[in-house]
Amino acid sequence: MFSNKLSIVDTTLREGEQFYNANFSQKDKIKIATQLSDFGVEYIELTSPCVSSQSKKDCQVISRMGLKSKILAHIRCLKEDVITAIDTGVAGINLFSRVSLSHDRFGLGPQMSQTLEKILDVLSFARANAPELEIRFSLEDTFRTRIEDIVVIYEAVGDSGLVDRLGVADTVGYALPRDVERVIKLLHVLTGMDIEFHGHNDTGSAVVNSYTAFEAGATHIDTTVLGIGERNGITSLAGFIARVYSFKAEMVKKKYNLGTLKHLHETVATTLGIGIPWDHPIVGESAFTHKAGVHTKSVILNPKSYEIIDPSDFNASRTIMVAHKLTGWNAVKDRAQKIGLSFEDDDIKKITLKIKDISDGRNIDIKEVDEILKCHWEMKKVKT
Ligand code: HCA
Ligand code: CU
Repeated sequence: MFSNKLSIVDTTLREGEQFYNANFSQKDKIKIATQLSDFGVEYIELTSPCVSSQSKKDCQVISRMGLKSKILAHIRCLKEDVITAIDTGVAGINLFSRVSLSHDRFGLGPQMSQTLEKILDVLSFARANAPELEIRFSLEDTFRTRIEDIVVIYEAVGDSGLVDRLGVADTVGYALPRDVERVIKLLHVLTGMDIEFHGHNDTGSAVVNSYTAFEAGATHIDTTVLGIGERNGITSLAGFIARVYSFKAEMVKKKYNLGTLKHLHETVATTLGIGIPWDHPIVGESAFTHKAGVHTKSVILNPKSYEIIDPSDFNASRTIMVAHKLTGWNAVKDRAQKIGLSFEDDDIKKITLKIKDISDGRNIDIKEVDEILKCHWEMKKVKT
């Protein structure tokens, strides 16, 4: 299946606002939206204009910025929400609803859910009032809903011809990749429509589930910068980019302005007052750091031996760590050459042992390694 028609729907400015310490001002939103658009995400989803008067103004202002990314409003499947969203000038609306599913099971009552009849009524209303609008319809908690129920809704919505794509949401991060594959393939075959996938990260499966969705035929994938969102968030933009890049580097390089990814992450992290997690794909501090001697030896010879992502594609550089007890003589030799010193291999091996001995008991830094190298260099000069 593997659709080459990939669009990223970045929802940092909607799902991301559900992150526990997020509350973006209009200025923040403008800055983040601009950088998302510069990076090249196809869509930017915004908090519903029905949430507050400021959210409505933000939708209006960002829709008029003339960004390359299409601006979407995320709204409930209600006519009043549709009217408010159309009024803001957004290019599309991402409607979400529930069928009589988990919420009824959890005793929250059928008033939380909608029948097919009501859903189709709202969609007809939206289409009639805004023929040019891009409309997506999604069912919340798709994966904990009985498949028989979701199929009926999606098929009817698809057949109605009222929407541009269907959305599938793993609202609680429950799905396994095999569930995602099964549901996406089924909907693809049944409806032949574009499909958007939204995956939460409660079990750390959001990126792999999103990638599986893409492979199974999903055309649109929801992400946020740093993966922020409700609870512990959704598919991270960098994680998803890394995952796709590892198989389809050329496609990712062509579609997105990869060199800007880090800056975008710094902007969002600074706005939120948090750091970028050290282990975050591509943009985390240690993403391109190699330490153990066995690794550094191979990486110096051929970076591909331990890297599936080329840091230079992301305007980043790799770090070969030398100042520690796991170091290897190839890394020490590489360091010596970098500071303009050339030793015989036997000498380098002796220096390496010295570095290992010293760093076995305490932390050392690269300056100390350089001092040791320079000291040996001077001694060598004296001897010869
Ligand atoms: C929520 C809604 C949602 C919607 C996803 C979608 C989810 O906050 O509960 O519109 O596809 O995760 O179900 O974010
Ligand atoms: Cu969500």
